[in-house]
Amino acid sequence: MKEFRLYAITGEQFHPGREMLEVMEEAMKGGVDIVQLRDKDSSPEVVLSKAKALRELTRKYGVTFIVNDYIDIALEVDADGVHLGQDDVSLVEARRRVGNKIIGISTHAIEEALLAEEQGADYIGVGPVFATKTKVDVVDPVTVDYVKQVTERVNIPYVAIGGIKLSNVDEVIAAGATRICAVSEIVGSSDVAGTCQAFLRKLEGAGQSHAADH
Ligand code: TZP
Ligand code: MG
Repeated sequence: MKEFRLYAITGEQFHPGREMLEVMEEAMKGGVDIVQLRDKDSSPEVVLSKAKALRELTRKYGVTFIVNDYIDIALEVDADGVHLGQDDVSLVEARRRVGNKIIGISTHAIEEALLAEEQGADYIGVGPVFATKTKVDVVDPVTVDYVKQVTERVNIPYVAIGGIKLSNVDEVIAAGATRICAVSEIVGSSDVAGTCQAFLRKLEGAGQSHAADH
């Protein structure tokens, strides 16, 4: 998959009164490399219509587009890939269905990360690093210790996620992360593009101090 640093996920509850497409377009103007449609509340028909619109917009900006949970919808709108959790369809079955599209897998422990790598995930999510209210069925924070473990032991790209803010991202970068994902901090911001740019500035040079430790 294309190299990436900043990954934004939709979270419509964080921008009441603003359109999802408008907020995500601002994030793309601010420099996000990947956008994920994550909608646990709407009907599949509504998710499909949002996916079509977001596919069009991400294409215009040259941004990678991932659909959470719905493999059929990802295929129907020609998304670049899907993101799946530990309780979704297996990675082996997902690979059979999406061919060479991107598959991202959420992981919360090193065993899950190593298994996802072995089974051919294109990237993994590592989190929730910090406490978050964005995900309802969320597991306890994995802390930056898990980020460190993944940095040392996993060779596919990983993205740190969960409670990441401009105010704490330095700790995540210090643990070795070079790619981060945020929902509320980005889409709930009064300056979405500015927040993305600020994250990207913090990510510049990420990985270098860690590499120097080895
Ligand atoms: N997966 C692990 S934590 C999380 C997801 C989707 C939610 C992250 O949201 P926020 O608002 O950046 O804490
Ligand atoms: Mg899922």
